[in-house]
Amino acid sequence: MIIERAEVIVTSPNRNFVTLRLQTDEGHVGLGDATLNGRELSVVSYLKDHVVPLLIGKDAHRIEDTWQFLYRSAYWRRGPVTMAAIGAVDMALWDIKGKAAGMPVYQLLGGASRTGLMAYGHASGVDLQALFDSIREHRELGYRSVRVQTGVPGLKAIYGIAAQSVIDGGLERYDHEPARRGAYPAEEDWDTRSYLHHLPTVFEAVRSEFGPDLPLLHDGHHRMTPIQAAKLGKSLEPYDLFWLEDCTPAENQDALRLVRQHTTTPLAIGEIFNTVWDFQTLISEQLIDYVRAASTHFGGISPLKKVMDFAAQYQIKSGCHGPTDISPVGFAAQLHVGLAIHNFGIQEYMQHGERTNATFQQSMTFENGLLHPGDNPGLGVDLDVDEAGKYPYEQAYLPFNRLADGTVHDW
Ligand code: GCO
Ligand code: MG
Repeated sequence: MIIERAEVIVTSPNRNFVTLRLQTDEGHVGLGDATLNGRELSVVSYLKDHVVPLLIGKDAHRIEDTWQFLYRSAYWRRGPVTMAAIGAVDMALWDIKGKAAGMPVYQLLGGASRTGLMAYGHASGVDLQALFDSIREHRELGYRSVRVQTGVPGLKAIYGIAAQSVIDGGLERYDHEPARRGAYPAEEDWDTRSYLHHLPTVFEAVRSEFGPDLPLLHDGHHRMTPIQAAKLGKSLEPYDLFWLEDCTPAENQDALRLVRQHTTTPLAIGEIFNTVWDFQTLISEQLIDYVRAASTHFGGISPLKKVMDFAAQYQIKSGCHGPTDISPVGFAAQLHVGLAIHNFGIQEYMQHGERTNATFQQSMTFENGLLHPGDNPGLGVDLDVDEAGKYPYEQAYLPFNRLADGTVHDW
């Protein structure tokens, strides 16, 4: 089965998505997500200029060989642009293999290890009242676990918090679709001391309102030093978090040793990692509890399955990155992996907007708090090319942070 055509499709139904579409001589079509939020067009160029010419005429069945060829032949390894491009090829080839076999991808990965994947949603609010409303709203949507983010007194705008404005009759949900867009990154503010004082009071209030059973998560968004992260983990222990995410910028994997020595709050890391090497120390020394890799930025389904199998040897579980900037194709890819592996932990699930769902038709379901990729052959996602063509690329930047004295900080 030979790859005959390869196209890179950019569409912005509610936010920008980059999709690789491969077609074989037997008529099978495979889709891969290559979306890199805020830097989308660099992956488009990587694919169009350097990868697509290498794919035509290749045997579509040789997934592992194609991955190794793209990774090693470039000489320049890793990085989000490279790995998103390779990831899209890998996903598209798994999609094609599934269609050729007449099976959903999870069957090719070993079959289902569970009936569905527990999902967490993003509950947030500038204050406790708004946060409680958001938690209730998520529970009504069927979520059985929620991420909790709130405003901090004295800070005007913090990433990860829904604004107070009302849109379409409901609270505007941060970074849900339509995504906030701008020709320059929006400036937000930050103060770690205020945050460290405030956050435990928020979790205390949430626990007393919603009880001990609801799994609660929190994202520190790389903002703390190791000792600050250790302090936060310790101060949150009474509230029994499911996880504390990205407590430090984990490029320095060794820093997590210090955090780990001080707290039993479970740790999740890795949404911005691109290869298993970024996790090597974290996994082999059991410095984290959940691997946050996403199919899209981690080189596709093949390496995602491998890193989860590596983590499984250390009782570390999956917690794949699932915000709306992972397209329905990338999202489906990680649902298939999550259903198949033994060490599934939880799946982040921010819901896409209507226009995105009309552009990408999905067999995925979300029932009783559990996600399932569906049983259509392949990944279970179809791209309506005419619909996609209606929404051209729009420049969009993620925000950034400054401290009170003007210093740029992690956001
Ligand atoms: C998460 C994230 C996202 C990222 C976003 C960047 O945990 O879901 O931190 O909100 O910031 O995906 O593109
Ligand atoms: Mg995160």
